[in-house]
Amino acid sequence: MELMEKIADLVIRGKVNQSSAWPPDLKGKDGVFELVRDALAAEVDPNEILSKGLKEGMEIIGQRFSIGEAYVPDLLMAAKAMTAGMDQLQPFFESGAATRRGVFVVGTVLGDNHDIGKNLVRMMMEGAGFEVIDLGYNVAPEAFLAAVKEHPGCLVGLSALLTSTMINMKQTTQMIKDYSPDTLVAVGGAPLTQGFCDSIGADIYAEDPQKLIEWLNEEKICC
Ligand code: B12
Repeated sequence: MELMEKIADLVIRGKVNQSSAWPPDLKGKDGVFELVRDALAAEVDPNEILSKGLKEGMEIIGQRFSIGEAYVPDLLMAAKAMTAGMDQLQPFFESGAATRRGVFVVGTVLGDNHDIGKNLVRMMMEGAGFEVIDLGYNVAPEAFLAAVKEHPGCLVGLSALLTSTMINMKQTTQMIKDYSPDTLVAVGGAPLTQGFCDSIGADIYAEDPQKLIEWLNEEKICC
């Protein structure tokens, strides 16, 4: 197996590093941390490590999650493994030797403290190559707007789990669109529908992060 393929496979399996106990059949074996370290030592292009190793692995686990063949813990372990590689690429992003796909601003809207789904979206978008600005939960529309002003050209992701406060997505979307009509706003969360997304003027509703990534790929946004 090629090194990049091995990295992707270890991301899928959630193998962080040599000392991590998960998955049991890979106990004591190298994880994503060691393979990315070795790839960098062998002067493999960091962009290749990102696109053919880490991103590829996250994409495959995301697809499995989307069709119900992988579950939240699988995504969490994959994201942890991906992060062990991504942390080592950080200096290359900072120096410009490796590039991100774009900036994704994400948060759970005002009045809503649920952040498990939002965190999964954050991790998947990191794995898809985006720099993610995570505003956390219970985020006021003004805070989203401030982040959009600070990161021109960013995409925005709004999460909501409560029917009582999901309407705060409307004000947030309107504020963003009034300031910058071209800024794309994606919305998600268990109670949402495509109809709600359309009614508040957001650009895309995705029922899970993989669907958002697939849409961005199809529309060739930030590719
Ligand atoms: C965990 C949980 C909590 C935890 C939250 C912990 C945390 N850090 O998030 C705690 C205990 C704190 C909590 C509190 C409350 N909760 Co609660 N909670 C849940 C629970 C059990 C699971 C939610 C969850 O994490 N799901 C798993 C994640 C992975 O799924 P997800 O969020 O939908 O995200 C996925 C997709 O929707 C999508 N997605 C999500 N966001 C986005 C964004 C974008 C851009 C995209 C593309 C995709 C996307 O991607 C994710 C992965 O596929 C649900 C019930 C249930 N079974 O769903 C109730 C539930 C959401 N809670 C509910 C309620 C009522 C409350 C409380 C008001 C209870 C109370 N009386 O205090 C408070 C709210 C406090 C507040 N202001 O927010 C209700 C909401 C009902 C409604 N119709 O509004 C639910 C449905 C329970 C119920 N059946 O009554 N809750």
